[in-house]
Amino acid sequence: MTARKLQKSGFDAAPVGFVTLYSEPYFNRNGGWVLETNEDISHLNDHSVQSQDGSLVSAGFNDITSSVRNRTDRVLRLYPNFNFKGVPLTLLPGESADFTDEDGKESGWYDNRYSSLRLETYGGGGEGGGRG
Ligand SMILES: [Ca+2]
Repeated sequence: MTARKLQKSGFDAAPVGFVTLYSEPYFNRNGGWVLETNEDISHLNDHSVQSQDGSLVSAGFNDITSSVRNRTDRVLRLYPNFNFKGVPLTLLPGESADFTDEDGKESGWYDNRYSSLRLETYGGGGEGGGRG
């Protein structure tokens, strides 16, 4: 399991197998920070992540996400509080979101808001399958 923080821009910069959080709208089209993770993060400030040079740093990604892409095969839950608290935003495998409003301005409701994230098995349900 891996989490890393890099400077990257563009929708296509998001690697397969990871959730990519972007610090700026429109997938950092004008540059910015990304956090790439395939592990749960209960605290988007203090979680240990790899930096560009491979050293471990604090994520420092609390309340700054402005767009996001889920390229995992799992369901992404983005929570407004630490430790998976609050009502999450859900992105299915392959989905993405940009937190700007119809005027292209950053949205007060979703933008710069998320503090923890969890990846859940898609369609798992924990009950051992369907009813046949
Ligand atoms: Ca932001």
